[in-house]
Amino acid sequence: MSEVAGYVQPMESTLPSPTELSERIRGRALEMGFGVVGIAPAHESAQGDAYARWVGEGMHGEMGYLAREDAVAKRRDPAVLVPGAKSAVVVGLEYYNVDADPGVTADPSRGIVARYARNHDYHELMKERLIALQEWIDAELLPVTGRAYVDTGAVLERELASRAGLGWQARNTMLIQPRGGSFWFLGVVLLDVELAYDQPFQKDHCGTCNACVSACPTGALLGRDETGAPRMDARRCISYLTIELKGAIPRDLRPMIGNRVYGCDICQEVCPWNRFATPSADPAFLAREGLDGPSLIEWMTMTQEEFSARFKGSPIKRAKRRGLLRNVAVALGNWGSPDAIPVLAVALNDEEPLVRGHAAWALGRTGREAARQALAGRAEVEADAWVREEIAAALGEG
Ligand code: B12
Ligand code: SF4
Ligand code: SF4
Repeated sequence: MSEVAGYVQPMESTLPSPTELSERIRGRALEMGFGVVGIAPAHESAQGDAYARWVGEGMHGEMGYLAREDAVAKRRDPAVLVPGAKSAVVVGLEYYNVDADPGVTADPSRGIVARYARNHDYHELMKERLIALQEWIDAELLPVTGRAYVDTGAVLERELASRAGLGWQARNTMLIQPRGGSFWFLGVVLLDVELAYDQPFQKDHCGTCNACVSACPTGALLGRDETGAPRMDARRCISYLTIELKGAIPRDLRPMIGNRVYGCDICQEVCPWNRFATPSADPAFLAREGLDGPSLIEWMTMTQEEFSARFKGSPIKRAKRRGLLRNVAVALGNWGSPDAIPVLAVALNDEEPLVRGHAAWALGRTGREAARQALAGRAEVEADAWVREEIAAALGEG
């Protein structure tokens, strides 16, 4: 400050301008390996009512954390989640990987794992990078408080991403980038400072296409509502049924799951915008050995120790052994081959009722005498009421 004859001249601010801040944050995020970065004001959601309607209709199924009153309020307004939040830095990280053997989809003896789950858990990897980004902003640019979110926070990530100009919310509900498709993870850092903002993405590039809705095997995609919001009944989505649902998969939906044993990519694979998807250069997202088209018979015999070793650091551990083997049993039932009977007969004696019940269903689908004998034998000793019901149904008595 300079003082001349009693006049105190205010010192020029040394803080970078919002435009400079945004550019430096964008540059740093790109350097850290994120593929795209957009910056949006963290004001109230324009889509809070659509979200509240969705949970009000029960479309979230058993994902109770989505419907809690406080969680809905936080999604409506990021400032409820992070007091003082003014800006959202939204990043995308591409994870697309090509099938080593494209024949797997048509081979019912092998399972399909969703592309995002073929290697490292993206949650940890992205969260670490986003926290490092926030720390860098705080150390290098200006003091900030805020918080990083990847998937699990009470944040409407896709709305923020489209507000930050990254793409549009498509009919399959995914955030699609016009130059990169939809095989991108999203992450958000909410910050308590004003930044310069990108233009929101306005256009809906789905046009008259309906390929995803037609291809969804379970009818989970319901198209757009009268406001233009894409709607999905998560209770029918294979991703929900094979990952989030902890109990039995409804019997009427099992045949529609085919050989998808963990998650589902069908509505993305049929999307013309994924023609532009390029395989991720990040080794963290290359398929681990054995995760690209695993043998269902081999997976059905997996012990707890094998499960823990094989899925260390993988998103698949979320399903736990019993959830994964439930899914594998369903896929074996959909295969319906007599070759599956021996492993299913062993699974009928598994310590987990969830595995026994789905193995019973799968045995019933093979329609063979050996399967009937295994089922009848287990019926004599089975104590769990639900598994007994499944055995009876598989024997045609339920
Ligand atoms: C719950 C959840 C699921 C559920 C429900 C999915 C769904 N479509 O709602 C299940 C388990 C089924 C699921 C599956 C998958 N998921 Co998920 N999931 C989430 C999670 C945690 C919340 C999504 C949510 O709130 N859904 C409720 C609906 C109502 O909200 P929404 O999808 O954001 O929809 C908005 C529109 O309806 C919109 N809207 C309202 N009015 C209007 C009006 C107009 C004109 C428009 C355009 C839009 C609009 O507003 C809503 C709220 O903002 C997000 C992470 C997050 N925190 O956001 C990841 C997330 C959406 N999932 C992701 C992924 C990768 C998947 C799978 C591909 C995994 C897999 N391979 O199995 C599948 C894809 C299935 C699909 N087609 O969606 C990514 C998607 C990335 C992307 N590019 O879009 C996310 C963002 C996680 C991440 N951080 O990367 N998921
Ligand atoms: S992920 Fe699969 S089941 Fe879910 S909406 Fe898309 S196509 Fe349908
Ligand atoms: S398949 Fe067609 S309708 Fe579905 S998301 Fe892609 S462009 Fe949109």
